Amino acid sequence: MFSKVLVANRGEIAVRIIRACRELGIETVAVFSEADRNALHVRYADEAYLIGPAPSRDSYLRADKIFEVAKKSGADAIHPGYGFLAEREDFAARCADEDITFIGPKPSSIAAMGDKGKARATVIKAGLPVVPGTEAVGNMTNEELLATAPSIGFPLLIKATAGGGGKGMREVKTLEEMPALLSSARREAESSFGNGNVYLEKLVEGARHIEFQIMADSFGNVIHLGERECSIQRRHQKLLEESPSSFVDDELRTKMGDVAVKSAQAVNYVNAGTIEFLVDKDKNFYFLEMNTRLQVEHPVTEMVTGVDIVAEQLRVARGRQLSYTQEQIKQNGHAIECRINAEDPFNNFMPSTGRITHSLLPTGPGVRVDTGVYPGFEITPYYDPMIAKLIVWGETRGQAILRMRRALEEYRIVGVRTNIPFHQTLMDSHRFMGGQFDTRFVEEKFSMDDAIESRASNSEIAAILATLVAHQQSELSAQRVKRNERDASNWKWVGRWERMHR
Ligand code: MV4
Repeated sequence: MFSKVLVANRGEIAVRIIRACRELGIETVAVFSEADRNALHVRYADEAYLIGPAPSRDSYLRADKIFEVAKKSGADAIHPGYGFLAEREDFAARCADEDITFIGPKPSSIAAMGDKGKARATVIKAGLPVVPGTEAVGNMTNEELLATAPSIGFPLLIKATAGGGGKGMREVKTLEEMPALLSSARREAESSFGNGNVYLEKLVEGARHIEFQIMADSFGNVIHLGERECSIQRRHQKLLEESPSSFVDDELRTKMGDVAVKSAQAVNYVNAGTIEFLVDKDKNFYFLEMNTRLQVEHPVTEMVTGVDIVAEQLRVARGRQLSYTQEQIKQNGHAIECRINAEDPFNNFMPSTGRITHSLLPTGPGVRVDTGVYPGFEITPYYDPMIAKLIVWGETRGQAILRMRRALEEYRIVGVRTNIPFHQTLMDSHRFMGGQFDTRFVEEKFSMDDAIESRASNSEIAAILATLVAHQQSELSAQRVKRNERDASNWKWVGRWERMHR
């Protein structure tokens, strides 16, 4: 049992965690850097302590400072949020040593999933599907990798075992070019993670990135809260997430959910976690990796399931059982999250810094904004450029898109450039409306230039979407088609509209 939580993070996620604690009557302790003296998480917490200069390595990554504050304030638990210390096995282990509850999984689960080679081996041993590739654990030599490559087949990917975010990843088309690519992948992995280990996977082409939220308690109960579609990303940075995925039907959801739960069980998982999958166009799916933390995009799952994931994290960390069984989890409606970044979409998404002089947040039915900034706050270059998450809920995907368009129009941020125009363009894209996209979409098929013309036909697009919504509703009420087929027919409808207007 604990009564005071130290939030070892900043920005919107620190605020999100403090809010959950408040509702549960748990006291909160914030830590902050010199750049964050006026930050929202500092104002919202019951107590706040300065832990060092602006750079993360001198503040939010200083485990020693954080334990010092925990002692001083009498905090009996630490929530790490995402990033920073969230997936550091040694940090979670030290919490146990200091008799402080780490609100997250066991150090052994973090370690087992943190090494992507070990994670693959564990999941294979549990009889679960992974992308064909190397199965050994530990450092494979170039000779071993070159000998195994032909049996995996080309094209394949070299990936860093310490990896994530595409760092140290290389696409290999032939055996001849492989030695040079192995060297450069190892060099990049060594400089990024201090670990040059790599493994091989067959390249899955045209895949979608779909992940499952799981929750587990310390009594061995593990449930999943359905999927999130995360294919809309640029350079391995997610820009938009939605739930459910229009690509996942009930049958696929049951199968993938079962694999997600079993993957978590394979590492005796407790607390919130995410299983990432690649899903190809024929709906074959493969375990990719597990994130052993609360994720940025958790709100879309909260909006469709009604589960407060952070409250549930606090509950299971306090030694209680999950408040839900798998049967009680139902997906209701559709949620979309746009990550609002301080960056210029018209200038290669360059980070934008400065003081926010004015801002007007969208509100109204079905709209949620999670943010750590406010007018007067200065955006510095020290941290992630994500300044807010705009999340909307609608009864159908079409309604959620309409609502997102409305909310993006209402949103005003003055003082820094943001990627709001990118999201507006995306909402108007026919491919996005039709759910016809994979992980290459933003980089290969999407241009801000298309935007400029299509913004002119604003009212026209609203009209199409409104018709789309009406169409979905009539099918819903008649219960003529299942969810997946309904989305296929939407696409047909948008296609027809496109041909008409060519
Ligand atoms: C892949 C893949 C295709 N085939 N693995 C990129 C980051 C890392 N976490 C995994 N990634 C990928 N692994 C195989 N075998 C394609 C990607 C990938 C990707 C994955 C998820 C989200 C966005 C992506 C963008 C490009 C490539």
